[in-house]
Amino acid sequence: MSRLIVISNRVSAPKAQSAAGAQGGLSVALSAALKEYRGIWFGWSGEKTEEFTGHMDLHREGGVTTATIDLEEQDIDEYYNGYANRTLWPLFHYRIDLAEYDRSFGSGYERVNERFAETVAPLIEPDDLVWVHDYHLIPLGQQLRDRGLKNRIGFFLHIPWPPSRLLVSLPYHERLVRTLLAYDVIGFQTEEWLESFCHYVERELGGRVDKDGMIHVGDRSVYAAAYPIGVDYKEFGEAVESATAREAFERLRKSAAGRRTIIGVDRLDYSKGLEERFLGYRRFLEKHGESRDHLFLLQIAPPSRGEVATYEVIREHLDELSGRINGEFASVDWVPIRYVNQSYGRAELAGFYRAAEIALITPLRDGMNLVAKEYVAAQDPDDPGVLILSRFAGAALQLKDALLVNPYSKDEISDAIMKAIRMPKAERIRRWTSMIESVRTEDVVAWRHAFVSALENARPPVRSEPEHA
Ligand code: ADQ
Repeated sequence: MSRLIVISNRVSAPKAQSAAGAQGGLSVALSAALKEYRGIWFGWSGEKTEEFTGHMDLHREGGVTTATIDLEEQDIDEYYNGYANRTLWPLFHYRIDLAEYDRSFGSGYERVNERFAETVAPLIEPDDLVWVHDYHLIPLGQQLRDRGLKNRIGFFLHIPWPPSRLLVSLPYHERLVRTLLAYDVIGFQTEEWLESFCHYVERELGGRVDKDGMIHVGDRSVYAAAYPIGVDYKEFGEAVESATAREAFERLRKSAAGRRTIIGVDRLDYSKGLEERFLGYRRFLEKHGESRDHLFLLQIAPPSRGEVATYEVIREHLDELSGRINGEFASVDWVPIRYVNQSYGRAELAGFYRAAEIALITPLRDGMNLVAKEYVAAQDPDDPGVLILSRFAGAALQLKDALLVNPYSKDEISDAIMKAIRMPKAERIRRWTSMIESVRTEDVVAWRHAFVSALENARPPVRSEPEHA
C-alpha cells in the first residue's frame, strides 16, 4: 500500500493545537482520516520563529506521524493573516466587499508555498500519494512538480469555490487557478462548487470539461469531482455515550430549567452568519411574546483569527448585539441569549448537542459545515431534536430534511424556530431518520476512501528511476 502524505496549513499536533485555539473542522476531519494510514501529516506548527530554517519537529502519536515547521512573522502576516485570510477566505465566501488585495500578501503566499515545498519534498518517496488541503496551499502542487516530483498529487478545497464573476476580481486569478492543473485530482465539497470551477475553466482558461469529470486545458488533464466531507460517525457515537457527554447533557438540561435550548456552535467568523442569526432570533422574540421565555439561544462561538481586523469588528458587533437583545428582553430569571466565547471538548459538545431541542446553524456561505452533521449524529433516536440549517451551507445538499432557511431573512429564521417548537414527534423522527442515514454512510471515512481511491486510480505511479536500467 502506498503511504499517504497529507499537507495542510495547520497540523493537529500537540504543539500546534495549543497555539491554534479553537480546532477547526479541517483538523478534526484529518485526525480521523489519518488514524488508519501509514504516512505523514506535514504543515505549520502555528508557532513563530526569528528566521525560517526549514527545521521540522517530528511527533508520533496514536499511529500518526506529524512534521511541523515554524514560520517567520512576515510569513504569518503576509501568507496566513494576509493572502489566505484577508484575500482568499472572504472572496471564496462571496464577500468581495471584505477581500483585501495587497501585493505583499501575494508574494508572501508564494514564498510560504515554496518553503513548504522545499521542506516537505525530501520526505516524499516515489510511491507516496500526496494529498494537499485547502486554500492556503493552492500552488503547492505546482511547486512540488517544479522540484521534480512525479507522484500522484491531489488537492481538496474545504471552502466554497466562488462564481467566476466574483473570482475574476482577484488580481492574477488566472495565474493562481492554473497552478491547480498540476494536480491529478481536485476535490470540492459539493457539486455546486465543482460547477463554478468548471465554469471558470471553460470561460477563463478556454478548457474543456468532459462528462466523466476530466478537465483538459492545453496539454494538461485533471480529474475534478465532489467529495462531501462528513463527521467521524463511530468516534462521535462513542463521544455521545461517554460519561463526559452525559454530565454535559445533565448540566445543560438542569440549567435550562424546563426551557428548550436552541444551540449554535461556530468559530467566530462573519461567514457563519451570527449577526443575522441573532437578528432572526430577535424577530422571533418580538413576534412571539407568549412563547418567548420558554426557550433560549445558547451560542457557542470561540474567537478565531484574532489578528485580522474584520474578526475584531465582528466580535465587537456580536458583543453589542447580544447585550442589546438581552437588555431588551431579559427578565429577572431568564436571558434570551447565552453567548459563550469558549471552546469545548468533543464529548462535552456532544452532550450539549443532545440536550438541545433545536439547532440553529445559519452560515451565509459554508463549504460544508460539520456542526450540522454533528448535531444530527448526537440526537436520541427516540426523541430527536430539530435542525434548522442555512440553504447556503454545503451540508444542505445532503441534509434535505432539515428546516432549510435563507440566513439573510429574519422572518424565515423566526418562522423556522416556531415550526421547530411545534413539530410533532413523529415528524421529528421522520426527518432525523433520513438525515442520520446520510451522516452515517457519508462520513469522514467514506470521504477519505473516495478521495484516496480517486487519487490512486488517477494514473499509474511514475517511478523516478526505471527498475531495469
Ligand atoms: P470550519 O469553518 O471550521 O471548517 P465546521 O465544518 O463547522 O467549520 O467545523 C467546525 C468544527 O470545529 C466542528 O467539528 C466543531 O465541532 C468544532 N467546533 C466549533 N466550535 C467549537 C467549540 N466552541 N468548541 C469545540 N469545538 C468547536 C472548514 C469549512 C467547513 C468545512 C470544514 C471541513 O469552513 O465548511 O465543513 O472545514 O471540511
